[in-house]
Amino acid sequence: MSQTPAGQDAGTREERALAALAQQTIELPSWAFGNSGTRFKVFGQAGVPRDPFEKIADAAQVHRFTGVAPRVSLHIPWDKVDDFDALSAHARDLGVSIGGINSNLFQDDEYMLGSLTHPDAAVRKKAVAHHLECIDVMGATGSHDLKIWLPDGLNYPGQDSIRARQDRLADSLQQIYAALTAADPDHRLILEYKFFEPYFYTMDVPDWGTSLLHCLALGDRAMVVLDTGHHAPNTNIEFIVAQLLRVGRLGAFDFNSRFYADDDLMVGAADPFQLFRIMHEIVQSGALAPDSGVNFMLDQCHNIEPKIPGQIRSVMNVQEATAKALLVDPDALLVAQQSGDVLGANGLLMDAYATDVRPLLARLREQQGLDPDPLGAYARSGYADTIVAGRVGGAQAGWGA
Ligand code: LRH
Ligand code: MN
Ligand code: MN
Repeated sequence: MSQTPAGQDAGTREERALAALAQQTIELPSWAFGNSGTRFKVFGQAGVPRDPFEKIADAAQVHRFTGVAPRVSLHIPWDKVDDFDALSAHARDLGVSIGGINSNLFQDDEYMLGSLTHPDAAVRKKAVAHHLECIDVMGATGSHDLKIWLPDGLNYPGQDSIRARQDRLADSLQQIYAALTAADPDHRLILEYKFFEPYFYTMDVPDWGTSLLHCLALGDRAMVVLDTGHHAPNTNIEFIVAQLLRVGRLGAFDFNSRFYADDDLMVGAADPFQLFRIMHEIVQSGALAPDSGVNFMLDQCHNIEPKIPGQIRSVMNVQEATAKALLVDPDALLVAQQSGDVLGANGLLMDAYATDVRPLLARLREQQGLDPDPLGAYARSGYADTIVAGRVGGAQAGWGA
C-alpha cells in the first residue's frame, strides 16, 4: 500500500471508493433505446423496442449487467401508455423503477412561436395543461421529478419581447410548480437550460443563471438540470456544477458528450477528463451520496452504435470518472492548496485521473455478484439475438415517431 505525504492511506481510499461506488445510481433515458438519428437520416436497427414496455425491458438489461442503473426516465408523450400502473408494475417486475418524467413542448404545431412563453394565453394554457398530465403520470408511476426542457426562443431580434417572455415563463412555471407541490410537497420541478437550438437568436432558458433565477422564484423544490451538451464550446462546466452545489440547486445531470453542438454522444467519449473534473466537484461537495438530491441521468441518442451496449458503456464511463474522482486524496489536496503548492495540487488530480480504475470496478462488480465485464456478459447473454428475432418494426426514439 502506498502512503501519500499528508493524506489517507491509498488502500483505505480504495475501500472508501468501493463503498461510495456501491451506492451510486445512474438513471437511463427511455429514448436511448429507440431508433434515432440526425435530421438527415435515422438508421433503423433490428430489434429495437416497439413500445415503452420494451424500452423498459431493454433498460433493465443495462441494470442487470451493471447493477447501478435501476431507474428509467420517461418522455411524455413518447412513452404514453393507456395504463401507467401496468408500466410501473412491469418495471418493478424487471427490477427497475420509473425515474423522472420529461415533458415535451417541441412537437406541436401550436408551439412554433413558443409554449410556456407564447404570446397567446391559449397556447400557454395548453402547455401548462400538458404538465398537469405529466404530474398525473408521476402519481401513477411513483416518479418524484418533473423535468422541463423549454425549447422556446427567438430567431430574430425584435421577433418578440425578451422580457415579456420571461414574465410569461415565470407565470407558467408558477402554475406548474403549484400543481406539482400540491400533488406531493416532496416532488421536484427540475428545469433544464440550453444555449441554442431549436432557436438561434436567443433561447428563453439559455443558461444556468436563467434556470436558477426561475427556480429561486418558484421555491425550494425547484432545481436546475445540467445537460453536459448544452453549453458553448470550452465552457467550464465544473464551475457551474460547483456554483449550483453551493446553493443546493443542482437537481440532476443529463450526461452525454459533444464535439460540436448538442451531439448526444456517449458520456465520457469526447472528453473523459471533463467528466472526471465534473465528478471531482461532485465528490468534493459530498454530492455523490444517494440523498444529496443530485440525480445522475443519461440523455443520449445512439444513432449508429447498438443501443443497449451504448448505454452499458456510458454507465461504465460515468463509473470510471467517479472512481477516479474518489481516488483524489482530499487531505493532501487541502494541504497543497492551502500552502500554495500549485503543481502538487494539480498533480494530485492528475495522478488520480491517470489511475487505471478498471480493476477496482471489476472488484466492485464481483462484490455485487456481477460479471466484471458488463459488455462481454451482455454479448454472451444472447439477449440481442432474442430481441432481433422477436421484435419487428421497432419505434423511433422521438423525433418523427
Ligand atoms: C434537449 C434535450 C432535452 C430533451 C432531450 C430529448 O436537447 O436535451 O433533455 O428532453 O434532449
Ligand atoms: Mn437533455
Ligand atoms: Mn439536448
